[in-house]
Amino acid sequence: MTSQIRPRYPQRERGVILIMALLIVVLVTTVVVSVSWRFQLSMLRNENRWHGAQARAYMEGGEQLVRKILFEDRLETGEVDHLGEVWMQISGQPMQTDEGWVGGNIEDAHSRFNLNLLADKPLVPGQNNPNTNPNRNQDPWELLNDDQRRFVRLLQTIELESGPVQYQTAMEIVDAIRDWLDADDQVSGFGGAEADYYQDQEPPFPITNGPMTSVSELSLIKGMTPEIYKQLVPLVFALPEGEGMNINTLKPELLPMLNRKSQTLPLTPDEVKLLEEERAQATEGFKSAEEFFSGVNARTLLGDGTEVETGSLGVGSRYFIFAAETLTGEQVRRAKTLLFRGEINGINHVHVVRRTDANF
Ligand SMILES: [Ca+2]
Ligand SMILES: [Ca+2]
Repeated sequence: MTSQIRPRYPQRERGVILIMALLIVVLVTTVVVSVSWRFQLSMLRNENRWHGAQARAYMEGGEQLVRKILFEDRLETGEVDHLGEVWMQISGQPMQTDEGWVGGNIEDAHSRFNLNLLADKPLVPGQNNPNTNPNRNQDPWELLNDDQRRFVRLLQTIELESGPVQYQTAMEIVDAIRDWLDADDQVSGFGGAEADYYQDQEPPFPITNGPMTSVSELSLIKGMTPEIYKQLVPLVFALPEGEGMNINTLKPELLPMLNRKSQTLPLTPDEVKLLEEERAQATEGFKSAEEFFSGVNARTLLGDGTEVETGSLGVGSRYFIFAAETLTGEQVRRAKTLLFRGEINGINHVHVVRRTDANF
């Protein structure tokens, strides 16, 4: 007699057990994957945090070194700053580190146009201020000061898709900047704009009516387009009022704005070349702005007597931009520091004014 062995579980129950077993496998796998993913994420975060801290340490180290070099420079070479100095030579030379490299660029902030020089008020007490001249019958050009005229010329060097910025547009932008900086609500010239204009914008925003603290304010000003702004950003800076430009370090792109008082147009590329040649001959930098203006080419191009515009040009620098870069791990990190060098309570030193990873 044959006896049939009956299975322990009926067919249906076996199916359920199989599904449960599969579910357990799926569940365990999910838990394992999730734990492993969290572990990896946490590792990545820690690694990132560690590299971030390491990068910060390198960049702060670089900043300390730059402060020291700028301090020594003042002791050794005095008040004159030029592009042949040590701070300029070490610029852009990266150093090896255990995790990659660290380097950066040192730039003289006085090599750019200080936007706060466009204010109407006399910046130096006693300085002649053409803006307050009571004779309003004068040409708008004559009512501007040295720096405002320079900026009108500079704007005309900007090439847009439709051609260079026109004189009238440049004048209007300068009017609007004057209003942005002045404390009053009186609209300047033909292109000026005060609070009313900015309140009507979408979205509305308040006018500063005081010195700019960042170049980004320029992008908000009436008449400024993204195309013009983009080209101006590397050439301008917002330094405190009264901080002029250094003729020894002035960016070549700014040279065309130096012209005779009566000239509304920028210098031509050929004329700029003549100034560049004269500047290159002064290998130790000009010892004074007068020395620059008395050069043969400069005198021929820029005139003398009442025609020459000497305002806000000097040969020494107080503010520097250190743009640090470091490679740690797989990422290049960047940060910028604005440094001030000068006397505080009779003692010379270099200190950090601001740090940013965007534009100042
Ligand atoms: Ca105003
Ligand atoms: Ca005004």
